[in-house]
Amino acid sequence: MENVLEVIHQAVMEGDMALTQQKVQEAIDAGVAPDSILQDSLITAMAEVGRLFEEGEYFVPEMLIAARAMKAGLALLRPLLVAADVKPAGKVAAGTVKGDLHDIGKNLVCMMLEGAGFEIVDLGVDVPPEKFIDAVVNQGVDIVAMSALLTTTMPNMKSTLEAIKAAGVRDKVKVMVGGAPVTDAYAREIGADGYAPDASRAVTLAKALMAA
Ligand code: B1M
Repeated sequence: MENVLEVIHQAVMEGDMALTQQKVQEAIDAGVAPDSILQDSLITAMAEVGRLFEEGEYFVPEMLIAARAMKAGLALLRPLLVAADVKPAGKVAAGTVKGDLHDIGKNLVCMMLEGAGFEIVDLGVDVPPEKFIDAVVNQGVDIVAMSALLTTTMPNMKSTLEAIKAAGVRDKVKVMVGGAPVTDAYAREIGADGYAPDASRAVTLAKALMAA
């Protein structure tokens, strides 16, 4: 069965959605533990995709099609993982801040996090502070992940953080930020817990925040 996991790993890396689904189903039917299929093929593949992206060998399109293949495999596994009570690496509420409709980068971050074993609450775009707060209070998320692509909407990261503080739940959640105009210095200035420049490093950051 080691071989089928290797085939899934390769299929995800090549963005072959049909083969990924077929082989994940084959592994399930052969009795491979769902957690092993997740950890030893889907997650390893997405980690490798992240590494290749950081090294400049993969670009956004390759990452997107790999993530799509991973999601197709994960869709087959998800009910089995829930039934087996496999705990996610952490729960993340992700959204593009109020006034901002750009979601391609945010979706990529969500897909990479999902590929690393995180549970995602995707709040969408144009997300007001109250929706982030609601996810912290009522959905028990570990991390709030905010994206902004416009210099005019970046300040809404600050106001969302202030609203989270005012709601008295800042200590319940880690906050990470990213998006083309966002910088590490800005993240520190507004009191976020971390900044990632791309989807691959968003995974590294989320793991570090969970470990902290
Ligand atoms: Co808009 N847009 N746009 N746009 N758009 C930009 C961002 C812009 C730089 C174009 C330009 O002028 N050169 C400019 C912003 C200028 C500025 O503020 N400095 C701009 C503008 C001005 C606008 C409008 C105001 C245009 C207008 O109407 N006059 C308008 C605003 C609408 C609104 O949001 N209210 C607008 C609209 C749009 C479209 C709707 C047409 C479309 C969005 C479609 C969609 O997202 N569904 C669009 C697009 C596509 C772009 C560009 C061309 C591409 C953005 C993108 O998807 N990049 C963009 C120019 C550009 O970047 N070349 C532009 C690919 C994506 C994978 O990268 O989103 O950076 P990115 O995400 C990366 C990282 O940033 C990081 O990881 C991702 C993957 O590695 N990352 C995170 C992102 N979020 C993260 C969160 C994290 C961690 C990492 O942790 C939480």
